[in-house]
Amino acid sequence: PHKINLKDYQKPSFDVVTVDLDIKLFEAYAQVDSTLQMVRQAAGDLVLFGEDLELLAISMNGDQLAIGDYQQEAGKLTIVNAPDQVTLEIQVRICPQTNTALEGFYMAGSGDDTMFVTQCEPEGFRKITFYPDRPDVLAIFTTRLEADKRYPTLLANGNLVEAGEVADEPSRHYAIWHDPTNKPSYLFACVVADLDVLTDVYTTSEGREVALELYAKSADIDKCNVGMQALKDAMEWDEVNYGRAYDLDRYMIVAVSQFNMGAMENKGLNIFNTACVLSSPETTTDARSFSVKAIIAHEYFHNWTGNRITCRDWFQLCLKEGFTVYRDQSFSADQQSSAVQRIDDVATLRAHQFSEDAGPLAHPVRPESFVEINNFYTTTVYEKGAEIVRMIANTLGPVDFRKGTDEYFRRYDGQAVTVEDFLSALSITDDKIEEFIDWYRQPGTPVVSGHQDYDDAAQTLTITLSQQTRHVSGFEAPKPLPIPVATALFDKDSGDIVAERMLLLDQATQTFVFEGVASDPVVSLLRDFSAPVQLNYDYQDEDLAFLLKHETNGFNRWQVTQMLVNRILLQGQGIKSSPDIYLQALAQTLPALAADDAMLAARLLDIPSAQELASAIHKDYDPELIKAKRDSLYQQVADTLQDQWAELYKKLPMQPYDDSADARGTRALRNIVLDMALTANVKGAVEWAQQQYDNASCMTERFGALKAMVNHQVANASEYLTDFYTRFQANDLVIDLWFSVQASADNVSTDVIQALLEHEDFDWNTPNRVRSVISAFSSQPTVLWTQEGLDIYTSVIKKLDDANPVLASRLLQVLARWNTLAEPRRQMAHDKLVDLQKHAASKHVLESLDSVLKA
Ligand code: B3K
Ligand code: ZN
Repeated sequence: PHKINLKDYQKPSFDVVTVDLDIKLFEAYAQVDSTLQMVRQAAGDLVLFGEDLELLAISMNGDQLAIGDYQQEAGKLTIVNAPDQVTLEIQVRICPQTNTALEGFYMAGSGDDTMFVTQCEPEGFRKITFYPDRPDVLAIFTTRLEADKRYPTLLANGNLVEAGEVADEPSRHYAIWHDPTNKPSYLFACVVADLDVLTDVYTTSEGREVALELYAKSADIDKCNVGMQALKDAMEWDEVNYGRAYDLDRYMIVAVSQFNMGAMENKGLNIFNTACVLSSPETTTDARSFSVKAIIAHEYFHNWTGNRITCRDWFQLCLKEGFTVYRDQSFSADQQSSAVQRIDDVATLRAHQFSEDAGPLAHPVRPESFVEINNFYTTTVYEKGAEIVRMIANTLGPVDFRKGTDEYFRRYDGQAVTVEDFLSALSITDDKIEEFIDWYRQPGTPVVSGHQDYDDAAQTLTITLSQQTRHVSGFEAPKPLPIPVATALFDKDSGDIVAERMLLLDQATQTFVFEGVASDPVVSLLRDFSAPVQLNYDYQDEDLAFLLKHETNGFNRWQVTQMLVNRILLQGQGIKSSPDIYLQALAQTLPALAADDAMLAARLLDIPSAQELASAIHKDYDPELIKAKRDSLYQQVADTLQDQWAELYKKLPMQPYDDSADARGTRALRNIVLDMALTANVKGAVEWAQQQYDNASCMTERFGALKAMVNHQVANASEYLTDFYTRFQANDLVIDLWFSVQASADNVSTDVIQALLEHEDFDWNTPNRVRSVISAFSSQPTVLWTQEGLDIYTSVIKKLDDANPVLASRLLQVLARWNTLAEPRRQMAHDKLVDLQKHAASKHVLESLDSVLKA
């Protein structure tokens, strides 16, 4: 396998000034004619990339090139001794109809119901034509699309220049699009389809009238309003918060049912997974709908952070992703309680990123080498990348952070840049910011440990903190990172805050002294999760219970519940705790909080998932034992509070649907209370569930009830499953829910999984459907880590390895922590992975397997 290294970066020898594309779609193939105007900018060969292309003709400056005039090997076409000014004309044939990898130009759907879309990031454009397909080559694109009139919708980036019938071919038409902005090929997009459109207009702060268009199948167009509103909100938010307005006259979003990830920020023409753009109260849960808004905002924000300023090379992926995730998290925090937003973001980070950083796939936020860049669209690059930007923003404060981002946009607009460039712009008011570069270079999650010493006579409190990061093999020995630790001291008697400070831990060990402290306080650390680290502070359970009561920071109230739960469940891993203090603190807190902030109350009842707990275990992990402990704690919570559930459930009545944060909080808490009541066998709870299902005003209520009935195996759960299926049969995204609620059910058997995979609605070509079964069941470690579970899981990877390697490799990464299992599971998992290695062929899966097996 060919490894690519950051340190080998070289500027391209040729720049592309303009590209003219002519894409003609026929019944069984497409023909792509391109004309590239290129100018030399450095010594060296002219290199084009191309994969899965049938080269029909190529000419340079008017002369046909013959074999021998160029070399072709391993996805590259090289012309040596090219003159300084080059016009290349290239003709290729491609086959979108059989492209199951969902990269390049591909067909989605089947039978009479098909459409054609592109996915070019990171290296899909080379599957459309030969091109210097790298992010630091920016060009002006003009695209002509031609197809049968059966596909009335012909879209590409930029502005529509011309459209009409093809001469002498009355069944065919064409459209010509011109994008006036210079862009890398990964932002190219086109669509050939039969879609309806929802339109709107947004006038930017600069006075530009932008036509907003959201394209979807006619049956789905009624589910586009949430997305449209989110788009307008995001456009305004970026003007207010970053001074960034939109720069084209049109902004298009297209919904497609077969898509490898969430969405793609192509210039002026976003392409979205239907699951990430369609939303309606009847068919979409609140959680999903909220993430639709966040993803719409994320892709929109890329227009500045990613498109106008792009990445020099793919090692810099976090430059656009980390910053853009930070921006979408901030946007979302403005749409709901910021504590709940932070809780959800941190929960995701802990469950997935911490686990990645602790295992064999650990890599720096800016990786230094890769075989297949698709394998590096990871939670480390995205979410840890966002945490770094957040630490910088908090260190600078809002005014200086804004000065820094303004400077970044001013300096680098229109360029392809690096993480160093980003830091240099952000450090114009404070050069210490450049020190954050080590966060981008060093893998592993730092562990911050600490304790406090109180001196009664001197009235001082000394907090000692130290940091340690595991040494990941293949990297330099870790060094101390700058870690901002937001700290507050609470007076034990009054419960009031007596001091608040941001401590900057940037050495291995450091002490911080607080003067004038009248008595030994309870210290709250890492408020709002001020750094992506693990915290081991010398707490007593009583301190944590105290903080649950007195912390004013909603995020930290949740954080102490999680610390308590972890101390209880991970006993034997070093810490010992009994559940009493936790249960008592919950019982005292819940009633008032439920009335005050239902969403936060719902989060306080969180017990980390089995998966998340597993991520904290580094050796001899026994899935059955952890599940038993987790279930038993859940049962204890349910039993301890059993007298409260009925009252709480009554206080959270079902009301006509409303999308306010309060209404969403009520629904979230009601679903948890329902599940708790079923767990505690509260009298009547089964009827509550049935009534909630039957009288639901929206999907959150209906699905919450269904899920609870399925998980608790109530008597007629299967009738409700059938009803759900019949009711929503026509809606693929809801049927995905139907698959996933069964596949992720507590105690699901591998027979059920197998039956779901053989169901007539199961579809290997639709990643959403594959994930609705496979990702859902892998969330149950007791099922996944068995002979049968692993057989199913690895056979799915084998099956997808050839058809859709991006998806296959992503699914494989879930098995990364096999090495932490207790025997005999560990050996069994190892053997299955070795067996998979014998069958796998794609470089995507092979690279991931190689790392995973190195564990
Ligand atoms: N930039 C795309 C991700 C492309 C992933 C390719 N495997 C979506 C996003 O992060 O906004
Ligand atoms: Zn992104």
